Amino acid sequence: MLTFYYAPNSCSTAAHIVLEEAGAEYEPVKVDFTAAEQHGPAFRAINPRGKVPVLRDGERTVTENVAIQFHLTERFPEARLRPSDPAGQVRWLSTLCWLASTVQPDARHITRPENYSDDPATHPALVAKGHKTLTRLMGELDAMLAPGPWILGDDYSTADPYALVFTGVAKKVGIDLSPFANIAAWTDRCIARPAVRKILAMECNALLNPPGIAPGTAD
Ligand SMILES: N[C@@H](CCC(=O)N[C@@H](CS)C(=O)NCC(=O)O)C(=O)O
Repeated sequence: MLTFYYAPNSCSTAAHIVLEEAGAEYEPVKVDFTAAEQHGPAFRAINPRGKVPVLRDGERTVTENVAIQFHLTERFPEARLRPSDPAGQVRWLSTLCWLASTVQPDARHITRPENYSDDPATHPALVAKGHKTLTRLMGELDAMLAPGPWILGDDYSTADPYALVFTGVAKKVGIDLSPFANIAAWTDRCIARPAVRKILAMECNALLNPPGIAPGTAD
């Protein structure tokens, strides 16, 4: 049995979508950030880092988005959520690592400037720099999507929902995405997928923005 710990509209949304795409049977467990549950003893016993996503697979506990995506693509190979050839797998991993180690920390300068400086006077500058950097990274993503239809080309992979998370953050923090036509078309393609739509709707994600439903928190 799989158990998935997530917080709506955080980076865990990527793995949440991957679980649905894989057709996995899993129990979703919401970690309530508004109640700081991620710092409580019950969740710290599961992940001492106090972060989502976490996947429990039997006795195994998998943390970190990239590792969870790797684990799920190994566990559900029939879902074909990563390339099967070695060169494609290297491109897939390279894209996941870029999202985890560059895009997410840069976006976080906007959503969590307090993670980077204890001096509140510096936060507006960190947020402004984050906006500039995330706009540039959206341009990089737009160029990667030019051949299309998916990030890696012909085939959808876990890199698509993972990148979609940060497109959602960019939209939520008010970055103008209108210059990025490839991102717009790809976002529509992603949202047309039942698994993506189901999880974005369940998490009230800003990318869907249905009238009457407030977007959740981004991180
Ligand atoms: N490198 C980790 C980052 C995980 C992470 O930062 N998770 C955030 C949500 S996006 C979190 O749990 N934050 C809670 C907190 O810092 O209090 C990964 O890729 O899984």
